[in-house]
Amino acid sequence: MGNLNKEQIAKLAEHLETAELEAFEVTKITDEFPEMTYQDAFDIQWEIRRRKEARGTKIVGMKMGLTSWAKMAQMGVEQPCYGFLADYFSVPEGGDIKHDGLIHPKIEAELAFVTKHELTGPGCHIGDVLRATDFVMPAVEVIDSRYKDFKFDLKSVIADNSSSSRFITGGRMADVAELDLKNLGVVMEVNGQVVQTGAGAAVLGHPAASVAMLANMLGERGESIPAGSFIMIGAITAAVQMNKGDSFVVRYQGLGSLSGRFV
Ligand code: 0L1
Ligand code: MG
Repeated sequence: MGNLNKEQIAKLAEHLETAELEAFEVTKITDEFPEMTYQDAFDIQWEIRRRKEARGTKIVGMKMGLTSWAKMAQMGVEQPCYGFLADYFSVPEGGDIKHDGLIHPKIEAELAFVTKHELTGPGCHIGDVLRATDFVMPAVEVIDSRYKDFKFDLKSVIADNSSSSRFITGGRMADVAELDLKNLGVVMEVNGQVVQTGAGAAVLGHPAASVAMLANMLGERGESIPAGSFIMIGAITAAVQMNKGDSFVVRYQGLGSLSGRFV
């Protein structure tokens, strides 16, 4: 059930998208609209997506967010969320990320699944995801909540496309059968110092569980994950704030590394 009308949804989508495109902070939208529901929040996110597509932007993937206990505790929320990835979010491996075009970026070590069969919910489970996966590859997400000081609640975050902003993917593609996804280790280094370490199981107990949850959440809106989708599973480690001039490398057990620099 939604409590906001079409005009309110459209206005809030414009407000949050403008903050994203022009890189300015806003206060969380539930302050002004405390009656907002989860359906309203997703309606705003989908309206931002529609606005971008109407301007010719391509949607190149989906992301799950807040999928680890570390992230949920860090941000004070109790369940995961999803967002979409637009074509201009993609940064080449080893590339420069313009800090001035963002508000207060943080990086997260993630993995991406690329599917070869459609996944539909409800009832999608890890086994379905593993069977439908073409390959898995390293991914780093740059999140940049439009909310001042990353202070928000889950509904406000969902409306803000789950803080999506940039992502890098690359390294080695691998078949799920050759990986121990639960124990797959990642090491994040910033300016040559190890700042975070983690293993795949940090994400909902198994990385594939995150993709299954996405299929089930999309199922609630009559949507699915089509074959050929690129899906980021959420952070394996806590997010790390990046300043202008910072460089990072994330090393993935058996899958190579991803690097980048904020300029
Ligand atoms: O990708 C994520 O896990 C982040 C989702 C939104 C919450 C945040 O901005 O930290
Ligand atoms: Mg993320």
